[in-house]
Amino acid sequence: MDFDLPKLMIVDDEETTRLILKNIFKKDYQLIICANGEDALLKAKSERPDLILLDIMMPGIDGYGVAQHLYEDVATKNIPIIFLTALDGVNDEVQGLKIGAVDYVTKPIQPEIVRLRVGNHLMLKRQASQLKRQAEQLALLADLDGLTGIMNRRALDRELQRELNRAARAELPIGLLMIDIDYFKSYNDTYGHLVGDRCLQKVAHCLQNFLPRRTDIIARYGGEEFCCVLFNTDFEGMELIATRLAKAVSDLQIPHAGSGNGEYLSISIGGCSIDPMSLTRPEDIISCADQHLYQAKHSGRAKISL
Ligand code: GH3
Ligand code: MG
Ligand code: MG
Ligand code: MG
Repeated sequence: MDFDLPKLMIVDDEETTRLILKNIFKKDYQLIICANGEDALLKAKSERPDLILLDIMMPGIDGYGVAQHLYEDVATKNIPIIFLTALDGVNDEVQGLKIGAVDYVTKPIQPEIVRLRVGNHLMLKRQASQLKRQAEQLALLADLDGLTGIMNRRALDRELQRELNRAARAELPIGLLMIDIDYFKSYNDTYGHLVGDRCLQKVAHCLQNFLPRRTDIIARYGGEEFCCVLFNTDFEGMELIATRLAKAVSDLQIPHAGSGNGEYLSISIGGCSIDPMSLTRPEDIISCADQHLYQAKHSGRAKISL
């Protein structure tokens, strides 16, 4: 059996119909063939077909009943159903479509029509899932900074609020660091903006790779400023991370003639630690870290103030 072919389930109590349908579809589909509704319900759940061709009049549970059960089950509710039936009354068709079937085809079977309808619905389904994937990819991209590929300010605002809520619920501490590259204007003036851009990328990746935990957040806050959120981290933990981040960046040994030490690029860090019981708003914790960053700058740069 070719496992790349779409899976089509055929449900009909008449053997002749099953045979006709099998001959129409066997070349282009993996077929799951059922002779009654009960078997169809079991196999739909275990085999997850891409589409079901469903007879209505069957002994035991009829096609309407099968469809209803499938739509009520999260495991099968997204499988499109096409009714294929001898019931050609308007009311029957209305009922079938109301239940949620994507199509309603009447017997006697016109092979070409049935083949095309099945093909068209599967194409629509493929297009819909492609659109969904693209939307998910776009949503991911919308959270990233274009230059460095790390989280952007917009996503940070959202995630910080989420982390603060989580910390308050779980009564866990949070640390936030504002990180700013020292004398970066002079870096651009000396080496040019393109080299400046590459430098920002290097620093961003260094900060990101360095953070030990999956729950830690590093974002580009703007220009040459980064923000780091440390979940479940107390003051001492935050101090340790800040010291290590500053060292990691200076260990990059990015030449910077116009820096304070006249040698390598450095960063300044301002931090703010909140305990779980203080209900701090995102803007308060950021402004607290900002004030510390200002102090770090004014005490000579390449410094940490917490
Ligand atoms: P300080 O030590 O006080 O932080 O001084 P500074 O020069 O780093 O700070 P200032 O705020 O005066 O300058 C920030 C510079 O960062 C100015 C701007 O040209 C540069 N910058 C901001 N965004 C980018 C960017 O995307 N690419 C490049 N190449 N430079 C940027
Ligand atoms: Mg029947
Ligand atoms: Mg700055
Ligand atoms: Mg700066």
